[in-house]
Amino acid sequence: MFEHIQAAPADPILGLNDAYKKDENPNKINLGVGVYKDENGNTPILKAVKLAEERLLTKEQSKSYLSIEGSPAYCSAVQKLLFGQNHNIIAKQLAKTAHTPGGTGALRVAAEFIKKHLSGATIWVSNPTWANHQSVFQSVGLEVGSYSYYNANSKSLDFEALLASLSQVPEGDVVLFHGCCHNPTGIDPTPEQWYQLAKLASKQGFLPLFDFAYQGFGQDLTEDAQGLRTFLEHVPEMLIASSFSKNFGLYNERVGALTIVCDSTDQAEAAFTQVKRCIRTNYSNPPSHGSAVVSEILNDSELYSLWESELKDMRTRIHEMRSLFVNTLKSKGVDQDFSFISQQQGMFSFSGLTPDQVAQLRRDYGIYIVGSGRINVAGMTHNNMEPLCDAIAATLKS
Ligand code: PLP
Ligand code: TYF
Repeated sequence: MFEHIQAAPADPILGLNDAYKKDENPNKINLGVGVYKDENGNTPILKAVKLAEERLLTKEQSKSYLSIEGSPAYCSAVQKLLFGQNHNIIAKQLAKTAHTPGGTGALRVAAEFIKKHLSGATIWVSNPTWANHQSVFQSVGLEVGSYSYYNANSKSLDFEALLASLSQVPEGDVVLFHGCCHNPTGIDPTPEQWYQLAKLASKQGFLPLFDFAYQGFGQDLTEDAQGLRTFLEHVPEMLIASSFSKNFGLYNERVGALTIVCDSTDQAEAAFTQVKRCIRTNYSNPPSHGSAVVSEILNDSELYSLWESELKDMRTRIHEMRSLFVNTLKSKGVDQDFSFISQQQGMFSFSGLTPDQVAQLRRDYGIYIVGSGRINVAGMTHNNMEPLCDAIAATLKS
């Protein structure tokens, strides 16, 4: 029965992580998978999370199923984080939120919802984008198109080309935007550019789908939501896929959310019944623990402040590593200009290293970088910076 089945290719990022784990080089460095690491190279559990878990241990009364959309306290906290406490959308109940298993779960539910209810819609993703986007959308049979985003020569956003691409997107199609900290380039539109994109969305009549996996990793929780909030001043409808894997460090608890924003409360209620139907026929209802932790933190002022400061520490460390990386490369006599890396935000940057250089760094030094040249800056520490930059300098000269 199964003899004709061929092995599937490994996920380009998660597969790299497996290879890193097997590597016996004691000096190996992992700049591959997008997981935050602290100064000691560990992915810690946040203090706010541990405290919330302690409370939950005594408070939790039952392990009975959650409802299809998850707990109301969680869903309402997610909306406040997305839109801001007093947003019109919350007051007028124009949005509905479902807890999904991670951001990936949210994207997959969104994909099914789009396929079933936005007949014939193509979904447009940036070139480049997160490696899994295309597969998630194609797996439900959606057509996936790509729009211009990155200029490899100037290592910056090609905004003219971006506008030109999106001006071709017809009414009724869906366009995916990275809410902040674009994966893999680390380059986001400026506030003025978000404004222009929002105006374009309104003119063209395409539906924005915001993939929001790094809120708080760029500037701060509010600034990072500016793109999404600017859009909502110009368009009445939106889908948002949230992930709390990174900003709460809850990777393996699978906490995310899908939010649908509609033109009226009635439309939101009706559309949400169809979102719930997609969930029911998929995983039925979400796992509880991670969302209980997030909701405990977001709904308690003391834990919220602690979380915000821990998030700030993660963000600040990454910004520091960006500057240190640029300066250390310079101190090693590297001629190429890497200063763009200190202007980008979030975990990732496109380093400009070629596939050959990436392969050489792995073979000769045990340094793991995604084949596209994407580096996870959060994998850098004061300890590994010197050997890392020595290896890159040597590779660039060879
Ligand atoms: N979207 C982007 C842009 C990501 O980088 C990630 C990374 O994990 C996800 C979605 C998926 O998030 P999760 O791990 O919560 O499924
Ligand atoms: O881009 C990354 O590295 C993270 C983690 O299939 C990730 O978003 C990578 C690949 C994948 C799931 C998560």
